[in-house]
Amino acid sequence: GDQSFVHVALLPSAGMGHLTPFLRLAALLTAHNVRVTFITPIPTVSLAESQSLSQLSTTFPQITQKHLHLLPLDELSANSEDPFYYHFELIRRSSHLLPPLLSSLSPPLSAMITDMSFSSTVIPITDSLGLPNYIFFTSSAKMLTLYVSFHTMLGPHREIKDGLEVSGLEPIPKAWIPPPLLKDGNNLLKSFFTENGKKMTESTGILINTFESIEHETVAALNEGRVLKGLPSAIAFGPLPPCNSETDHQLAWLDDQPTGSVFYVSFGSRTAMSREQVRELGEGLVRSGCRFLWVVKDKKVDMEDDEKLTEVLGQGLLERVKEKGLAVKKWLNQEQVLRHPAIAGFLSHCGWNSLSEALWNGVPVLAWPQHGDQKINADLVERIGLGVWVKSWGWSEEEMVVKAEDIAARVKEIMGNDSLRLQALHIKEEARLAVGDTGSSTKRLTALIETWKE
Ligand code: BUP
Repeated sequence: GDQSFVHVALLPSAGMGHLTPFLRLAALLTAHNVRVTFITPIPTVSLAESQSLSQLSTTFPQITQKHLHLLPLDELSANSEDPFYYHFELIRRSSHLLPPLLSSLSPPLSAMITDMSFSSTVIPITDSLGLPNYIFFTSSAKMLTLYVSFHTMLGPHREIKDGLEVSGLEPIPKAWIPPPLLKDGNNLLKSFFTENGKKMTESTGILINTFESIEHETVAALNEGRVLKGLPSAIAFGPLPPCNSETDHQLAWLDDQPTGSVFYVSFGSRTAMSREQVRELGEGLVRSGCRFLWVVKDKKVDMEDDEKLTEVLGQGLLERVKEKGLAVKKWLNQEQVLRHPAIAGFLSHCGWNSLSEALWNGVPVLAWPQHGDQKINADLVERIGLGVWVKSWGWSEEEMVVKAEDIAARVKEIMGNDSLRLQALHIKEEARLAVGDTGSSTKRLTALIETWKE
């Protein structure tokens, strides 16, 4: 068939952790001559999201953007729970706008690719339109095993007794399960998990931003029905290459630092640490004696994040930070940071995109998971040899404070560890092979596109 007839619609979810991989997927499909319609729920939660979307239209004018206009909900407040989960709910309740939008697209769609947080909402819609629906799972395959199994793990009071055991896989201990899922009764995250995880069996396929050499066994277990019976195929087609071409001019400081000398610190777009922990971390970075680039964040949503660095760190600490480091309280192009030759280590919350950017660039990771899927991902970091996870450092919910000396010692350890650096470079090679012309991920993706032509 003619390639130009393959047309897919993409529906991302709220937050940069969900939007970024969808943007990369849109770019990749476009490079494979697939026509892409990008459905954009607006308004977005963060400024970073709206900026990335406007950059998409500049860089890829051939990708059509369609807005899904969200209406605020009276009975649910954005402040009552996580603003991002609230937004998931808004998108869910606006789903009646989807059928007319999808059927108006021309040429007609071959398939729809939906974020995992909307499988239960969108699958009935695409079913009624006779459209194949692929769910894009934006975290690790290991996390997917929990996602699809979660509904089977709940007791009569919707409580969880144990971790997850899958034959042939390392178990997921209860302590690594996202804390809101362990609470009795209901909360937004828990009902999203239950409903959407359950519905995954009805999707046409599950796309995962991972690759064979790091998660082979997990992908095999998913595809052999050992995790949950009746799942469609799990397609490991990652890691998605970065697609962002703009240069971040805020990174001039990095250009002046020696090769392999700078430690980068960021906890993603949605973690806000306590002021006390932020300062202890700053002390630790200073005491490590290393150069460092530190993205400071003390609010969940960037639009609220306007407190000055001096207020957050205090004048004294800020002065000492400046001796060898750079602290910023704004959005940096992280992929570009990690690609920079000056960078040699990364203290990360282990959001899946951050990890995929770290391994794409061969940067060793000091893992400090804060919530959600991050402990499960941190375990993977250790298993594949990309980095070190200090398991005693708690979730951000636990409000324990990790001390400066402890942080300083770990930073020094990571920055001076040659075997870790070599292993990280090895993973980088494998990542690039997987998405190269003859790589396992490329094969899967081209085979998938072929099925859309039928
Ligand atoms: Br902060 C920050 N610049 O300053 P994750 C983040 N990012 O480019 P999250 C920047 O946002 P979830 C910044 O490179 C990554 O692509 C970063 O995604 C980028 O974590 C993305 O790492 C963040 O998956 O989301 O945002 O906490 O909780 O969904 O994992």
